[in-house]
Amino acid sequence: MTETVHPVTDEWAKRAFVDNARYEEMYQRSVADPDGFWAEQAKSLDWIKPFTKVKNTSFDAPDVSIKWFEDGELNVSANCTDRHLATRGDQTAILWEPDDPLTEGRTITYRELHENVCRLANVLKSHGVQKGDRVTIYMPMIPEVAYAMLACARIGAIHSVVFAGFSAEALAGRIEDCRSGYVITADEGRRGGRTVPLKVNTDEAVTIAEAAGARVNHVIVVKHTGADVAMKDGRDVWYHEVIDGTSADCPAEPMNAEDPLFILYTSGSTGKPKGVLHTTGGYLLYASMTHRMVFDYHDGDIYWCAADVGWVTGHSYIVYGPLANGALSVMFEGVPTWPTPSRIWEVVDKHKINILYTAPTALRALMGAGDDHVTKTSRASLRLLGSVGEPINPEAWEWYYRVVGDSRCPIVDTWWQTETGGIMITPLPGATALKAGSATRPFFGVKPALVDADGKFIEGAGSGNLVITDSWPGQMRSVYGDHERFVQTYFSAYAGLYFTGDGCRRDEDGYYWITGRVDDVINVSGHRMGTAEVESALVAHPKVSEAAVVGYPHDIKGQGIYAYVTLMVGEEPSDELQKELKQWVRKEIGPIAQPDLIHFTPGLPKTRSGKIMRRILRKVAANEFDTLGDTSTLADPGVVNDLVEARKNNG
Ligand code: 6R9
Repeated sequence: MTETVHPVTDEWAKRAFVDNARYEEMYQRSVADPDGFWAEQAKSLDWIKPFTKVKNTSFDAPDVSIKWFEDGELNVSANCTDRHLATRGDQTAILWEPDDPLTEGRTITYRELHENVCRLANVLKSHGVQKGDRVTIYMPMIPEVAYAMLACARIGAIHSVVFAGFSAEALAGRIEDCRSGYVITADEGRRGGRTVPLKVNTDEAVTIAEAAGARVNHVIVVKHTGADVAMKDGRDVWYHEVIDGTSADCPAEPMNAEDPLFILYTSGSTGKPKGVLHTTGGYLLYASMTHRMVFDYHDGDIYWCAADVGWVTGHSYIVYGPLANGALSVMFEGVPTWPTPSRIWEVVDKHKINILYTAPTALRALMGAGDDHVTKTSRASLRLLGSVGEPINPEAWEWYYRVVGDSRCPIVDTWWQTETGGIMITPLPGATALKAGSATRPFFGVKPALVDADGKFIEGAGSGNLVITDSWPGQMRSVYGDHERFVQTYFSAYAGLYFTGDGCRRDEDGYYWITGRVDDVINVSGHRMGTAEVESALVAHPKVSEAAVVGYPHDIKGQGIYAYVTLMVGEEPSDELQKELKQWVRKEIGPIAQPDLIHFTPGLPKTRSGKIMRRILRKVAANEFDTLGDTSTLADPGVVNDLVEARKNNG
């Protein structure tokens, strides 16, 4: 496909906070004088005690240390609620669109949000939650999830939101890892017309976590579907009962800018998810500033980020960024394809959405359903479109641009990670000419670079591994409870540089094109999945001897999960066993981790030192048999032929 460039329109250059001249000027300043630049930007937040220091960071292992505004004090929940009361108390903060389009939605004003947050904060306190305690949030996409996050922030508790699609086992691991003494959940969740047994999963998770030495003191349960669920005396309480009669007066705790705000678990190259730790001041500044400038959010705009709060996108761009900016944030409980593939566009029309932020996997699924589902809706309110989570292929980009946006709306393809806290490489709608499939240029203060395998910088146009050479305020500070792992994971591949794990090309115009992960992380429907995690789930099955998991190209999901499985001696491959193993992984981790293909094989290609050659497994899974590369170091080269034959027969 030839590269088309979509220039910035005059209208956008005029309307936007940042046009191209301003981008150049601000970007230069942000990297030449980070202290001055960020001190000025930080005025957008309400500080309880002003900071005198701005940036104090080092990427040098083993003493990696990242501090921003380290002597300042503020409270995130006060920034997201209290300070808006005088000017926009009656404005909608959260507009909730339920799963079922035939049921009633809800609107929550900033005043109501503030009240609900304060009440829940008082409830948490009365149940013994103190500053620094960890609170696990396992909730559907309902306004109460935002109350819960902000209530934690209000009293200085650290929240750990676990995606409601994760299994009881996965939830247990996350409760246990951060020794979380409290869980906030709901009776059930709803998604695409089905219910998710959140309380049942929570009960099971608490049992598993407590068997491993954790202790859960209290579980707060929101009544959402009204399902009949068991409540354990002395431990479980109903949200509506404890909120009732609780005071809405709860002063916000003054927090140091570097006090932890939240932990969010994410998959890495090893089997165990990492607790990515974000702190207070730098995170909120970065989330709110990127939200304002990337989406060019002006007062009165109707903004919808269609992610789930269980992921970082939901944290930064449904809750913290928009609410800090006093925005109207739409929260959607459902899925894009239910009840019909028109749902997203119907919601756009219903609420007159101006800014829509979604993921390529959703777009590809909707694209496959046919243009009629889109074109029968108006979408006239749309002004700006966003994409996040994985590389967007040029075909999907052009479809989004042409069919969804009627060739009228710029697309911001935003590259970032759980670890980065906010958007890092992205167009700005009033400043950046767009190229389909490119995340374009760095945001303010972000210094990307490309390195080759030896860590040598690649100058000008070229491809390499994407690193960031200096700190930005939204950067993660540590892996919870394991700073060494933080240093090891991100700062040891290339001395003095933050390694993203992504491959990338830079073109002649200095535009960045992310090509995907270069480590053992795969991106399934925009969700990060460590192959090692799926492997350890598989080998935990009594009939499995060995497993190797790789990603392979998948039309809708971007990458699918391909599992090579070797069975225990005496076990025979069968369709039933295939189904059983898929089900097993669902239960161990969650539906998103379920392998798409299971390839039973008597052996895996290994080096003489016993290392599985994943490079070859990836090629075979991708049907790229002609480019298998060097197989001479294999202990038994014959294994590869068998795999290739089996793959061909699998279709
Ligand atoms: C925000 C989020 C991070 C990984 C990241 C990269 C991929 C995200 C992307 C993108 C190409 C984009 N990724 N956005 N790749 N273009 N616009 O998704 O965080 O779940 O931690 O995933 O997702 O591979 O390294 P997270």
